[in-house]
Formats: sequence, structure tokens, C-alpha cells
Amino acid sequence: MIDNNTIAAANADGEGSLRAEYDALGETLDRRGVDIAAIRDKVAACGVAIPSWGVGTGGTRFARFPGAGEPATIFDKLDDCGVVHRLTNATPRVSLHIPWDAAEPADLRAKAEEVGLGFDAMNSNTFQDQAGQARSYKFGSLSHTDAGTRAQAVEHNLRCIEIGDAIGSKALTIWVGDGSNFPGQAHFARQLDRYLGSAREIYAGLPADWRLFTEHKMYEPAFYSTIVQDWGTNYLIAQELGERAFCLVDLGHHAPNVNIEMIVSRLIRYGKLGGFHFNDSKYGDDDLDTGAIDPYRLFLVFNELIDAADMPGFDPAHMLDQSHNVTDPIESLMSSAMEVQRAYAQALLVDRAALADHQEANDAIMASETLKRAFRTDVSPILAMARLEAGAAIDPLAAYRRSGYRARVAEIRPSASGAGGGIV
Ligand SMILES: [Mn+2]
Repeated sequence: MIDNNTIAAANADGEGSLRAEYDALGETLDRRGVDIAAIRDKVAACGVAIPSWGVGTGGTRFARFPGAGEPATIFDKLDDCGVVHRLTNATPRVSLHIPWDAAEPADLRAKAEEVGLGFDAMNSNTFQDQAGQARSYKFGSLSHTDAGTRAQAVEHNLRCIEIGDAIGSKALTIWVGDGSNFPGQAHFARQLDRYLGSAREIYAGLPADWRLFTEHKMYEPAFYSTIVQDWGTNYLIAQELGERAFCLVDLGHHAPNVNIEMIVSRLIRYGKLGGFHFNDSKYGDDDLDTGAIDPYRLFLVFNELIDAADMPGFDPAHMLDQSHNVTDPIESLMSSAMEVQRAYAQALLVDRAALADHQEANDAIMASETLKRAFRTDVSPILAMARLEAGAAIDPLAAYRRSGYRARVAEIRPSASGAGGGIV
């Protein structure tokens, strides 16, 4: 994977200037009454899960352009995920997708241990047909009009739980492509009732210490209606299923300009925020790299999370869910994991007592400035110091390029075909 000496050599180049920048920022924060070491320690403990499919090159409805050394198996993917974590110390767990990642649980566990990773939420796939499958999902899965198709989709989800239980996962994320492309194609209420019936059967199969996540998405692959189209329906589903059912917020699954941080606050208020799929978007579910388009929005989401951090049992899951079409996926994942940590660190810097005072006094401009002051603070030295002290890289992208990892795996992995679209 990545040689310790490579990281040490890369860090030796940057350590002197990092320490100077960290000390200078420490003095600035000290004047604001903030202890930089406390922020650094919290950042060091802030991780985000990688989806196994994220280490492969993604694509669009037009095409996919795989790079050299694409991972061919789940074990290759775990190697790549291990590299991301080794260099950033920010991605301790991997989220598997069944059936794409199906393998013997004992082998998955052994490989994860070898590369220093654990397993995050399991993801079920009933939005495409698999080889040898008895019934098609062309017209839906968990909400299909045919009871046998629904039963097959429920069975697949239960199988995902079984595999996840054997590898130490503690959550299942259901994402379905069910919906309709024409007004009148599906009866909204009956379709939702069928979905709820299937979801109840899956919920009943959850181990006692597991959580169930449902994810809303406005459109795609169905383009007129989707079964869980917005956070309102998502909330109602979680409410109906029970106390271990929660809503997942994918930042790209909303109409343009929707106030996502407010949705986050509402879900927190009603105890139903399960976690996030982090990515960024310009127009729709673009699955661009986290923080690439609107880092202020990401900060505002984390501002809500920090505001709620002291609530008992508050533990939202963090996962990246992106499609890397024009970059080396390992580089995008490293950059995105650091953007998550950056937004978290900036949100920790918000002067909450001052903000509350401004809110009570209806001082809009000073309330806004209080947030902006935290957002404008360059916390890069804090993130880099957290990495250095964990034995990771001060500059993960530079260390990765220096390591020659991609060229090495390109020699031993078969070259990938460009066929097939990307994950959406
Ligand atoms: Mn997602």
C-alpha cells in the first residue's frame, strides 16, 4: 500500500512550516478564547465513511472513462479505501453495497483488518436486476404491484442485514429507484402503502442494535415521481417504522436552492436524523466532490450538527456518496474527507453564546457575521496537525502522488472497460 517511509519523507518537507502556521493560528484562536488543541483533538476523532463504489471511476448517462489501475474486486476496493484512510486518518470505515460487494464475510473481515478499516452501513440494491434474478425491478421493487417482486426485494434486504451482521456493520440503508415516469402511471397512496408494508418486514429483521436508514430523492431514476421524494415523506416513513428508523440526508437529493441545513435542524428536532451522504451539487444530483461547489452550505449543515452535539444519543452517520468522473477517485475521496473535517472544525469555532445573544436581540447582521467569522477562519493547519499526530500525511495528495500507488496497482490490475453508467 503506502510505505511509512514515503509518508515520513513527505511530512519532513512540510513539518516546519506547519508548526509555524499552527502556532500562529493557535494564538489567534486563543485571543477568541478558543483552545486550538481541543479543536484538533475533535477533528482527529471526526471520520467519514467511504462507499465501496467511490473508489471506482463514476460516469454519467453519456459515458464512463475508467482510469488505470481501477479496482476490479471488493478486495481491491478495500485496498484503495485503506490508502485513503492511511493518508488522511479521516475515513475509518467502508460502506458496502450488495450485491456488488458480495464475498465471504470472513474474507471481508480479514481484508478490512489488514488495511485498518471497519464497516459502516450496508446498502441494498433493488434498483437494478441481477443475473439469475426471478423477477424484474423494471417497474419497482419494494413498492411493486406484484407481491412476489416485493417479497424478493425484502428478501434481498434481509440478506444484506445478514452479511452486515457477520462483518460488524450496525445499519442498513435502503435506497430504491421506485417511482413513475408518467402522471397516472402509479397510484401515489397505494404505491406508498406497498412500500411501507415491505419496509416493515425489513425493519422487523433488524438486529436489536441496528439502525435503519431511508434516503429521500426527488427524482432519478424515475423522473415524474419517486417513492421517497422528499424529507417529509422520509420522516413519515421513519415515524411509522419505529424508533430505530431514521432519515438519511443526501445533500444532492433536493431541488436547487432548498434550505438543506433547515431540513437537518427539523430532523434533529424530531429525533429522526440518521446521517448524511455528503457530496456537492450545482443543478441536481450531480454527485460532485464534497465542498467543491458550495462549502458555505456544508459549513451551515455542520453548524446545525454542532448546535445539537450535546443531545443524548446524537450520533448521525457520515458517509461520502460521490461520482468521480474526471479525477483519480482516491484523490477526490481524500480531498472530500478533508472538506468534511474542515466544515466540522469551522463549525466548532462558532461563538454560540454570541450567536444566541444576537438572535435574541434580533441583530441579523451580527448573527450573520458570527457565522461568517468562523467560516472564514482557515483551519487547514488544525486538520494537518491532526493528521501529522496520527501518523498520516500533512499533505495527503502530495504524499499519494509521491507514493506511486496508482502506477503500481495499474501493473497488477486488469484494465477496466468503459461500459456502463455511473452510480447515481
Ligand atoms: Mn446517496
